[in-house]
Amino acid sequence: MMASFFRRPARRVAAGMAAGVLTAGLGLAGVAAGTAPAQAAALTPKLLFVGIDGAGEIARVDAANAPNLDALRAQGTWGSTLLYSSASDSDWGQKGAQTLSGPGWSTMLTGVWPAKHHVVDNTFSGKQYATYPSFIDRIEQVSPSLRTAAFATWSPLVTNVTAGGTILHADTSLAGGPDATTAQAGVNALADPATDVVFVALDDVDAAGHSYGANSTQFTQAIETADARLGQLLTAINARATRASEQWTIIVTADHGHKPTGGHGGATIPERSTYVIVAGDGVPAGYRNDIQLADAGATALSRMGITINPSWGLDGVPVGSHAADVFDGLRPSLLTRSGETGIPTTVKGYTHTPPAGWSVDNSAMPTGGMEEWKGWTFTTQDFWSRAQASQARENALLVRDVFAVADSDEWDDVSHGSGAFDSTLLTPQYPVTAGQTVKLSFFSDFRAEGSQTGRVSVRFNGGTATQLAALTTTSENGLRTVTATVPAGATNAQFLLRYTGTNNWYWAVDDFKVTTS
Ligand SMILES: [Ca+2]
Ligand SMILES: [Ca+2]
Ligand SMILES: [Ca+2]
Ligand SMILES: [Ca+2]
Ligand SMILES: [Zn+2]
Repeated sequence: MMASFFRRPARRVAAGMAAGVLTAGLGLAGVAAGTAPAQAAALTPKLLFVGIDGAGEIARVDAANAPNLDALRAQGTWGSTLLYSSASDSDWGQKGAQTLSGPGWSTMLTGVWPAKHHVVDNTFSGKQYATYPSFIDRIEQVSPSLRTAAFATWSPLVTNVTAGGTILHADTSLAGGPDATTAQAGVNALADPATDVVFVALDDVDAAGHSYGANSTQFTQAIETADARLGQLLTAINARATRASEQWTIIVTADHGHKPTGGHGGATIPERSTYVIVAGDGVPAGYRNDIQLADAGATALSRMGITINPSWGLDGVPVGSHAADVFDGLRPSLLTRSGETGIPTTVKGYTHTPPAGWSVDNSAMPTGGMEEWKGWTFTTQDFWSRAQASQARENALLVRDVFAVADSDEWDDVSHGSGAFDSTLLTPQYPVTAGQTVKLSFFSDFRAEGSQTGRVSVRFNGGTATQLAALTTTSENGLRTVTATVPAGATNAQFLLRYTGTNNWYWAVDDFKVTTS
């Protein structure tokens, strides 16, 4: 792909995408979105969405000669991320979803996790596509006059051959491949000026993974071939006579990765690995730590000018739109492992030092236990879920980037003094006025088994805490809110999250928001 692919100034930026600084290196003219002349014609949003089955481990892309994927990453917004895994926890979290194609494609296309779309394997049984349709089906529902096309070598994405697995109902579709045919169908659709959205699903990388493993030269070559096909699609976009009046978005992602020896479905990091790349006119360049697979579908809708209705219940957000929360700011201070032995020594991912204004009270903690998990810890999905696979930590997917976790299970793996894990996370003191209602909302993944409790309390001006909620079962995952009335004389409110438990399991929380009304 030519470096000048996104050659025009971006005159409009779709909802959800931050206006970026356009650099000369992209061949763009450097006109920021906000400075566009008022008379500039509105650009027509267009979308190319490419999924490369099984190619989710970005290190495999790095190892290949993949100039198009490299250029899109250099020019766009992207991030590596990890998937769910329920290999040994089919009864909890994400409905038992495995790192298979059915749940992977369903997540990226619908913008919700398996807990909502219910596709956990390649049978598609229990699918909830009527409630959580793919972005193409939503586009067709909201703007049926838009011309959509979907081409998939893996047939279940566009046909009924596998237990009614159809997720894509585009105006034009083709199933069955081979990849050369699938890609050529994409090129042909892009040659039609009337086409608005093209989805292409390639499958040869996954086939190479199953036959030879991700460590093989065949796997690397398959990535290079997929990259060349991506290049054909990008060339077709640039060749459009109407290109100058269009705002193009290119999204590239994958449904899962492959083990070094081949195969997927389990909980290892290579199998759980994927990435989302979003490049295009007006999309800033940069790596983000907060990107998740469900964001792909939400980004597709947003970039096509579709306003995301909160009633749709999307878990994903348009890439670039997630505001960093206070824990995300701890990333530069994250440490490598201390007591854990299964986490690679190069992976940074925990700290006990809270953000400014926050504190942790460990005065009730017994001595000893696993160093990383002594009391509330600030960690990442990458670090935390490596501590021990297949205990459903992989399924805590409502948290992003850095979050707080109280993990009495991992703590208990090293001998400690008598008594239970007992640690309290204290928020800052937020200014309030008597008579107001103060509300705390946060994402919460609470996994219970046996005797453990998560308590949310509030106290005013440092006084006695009042309990607002107590979590004891895993059924309470999701966005939690608690409210309290500010008493007479109070000028600040502080929330306390106290977790008590022993071996089994944990409480992960993130994205705290405090408001008054
Ligand atoms: Ca249509
Ligand atoms: Ca966070
Ligand atoms: Ca344990
Ligand atoms: Ca353990
Ligand atoms: Zn496969």
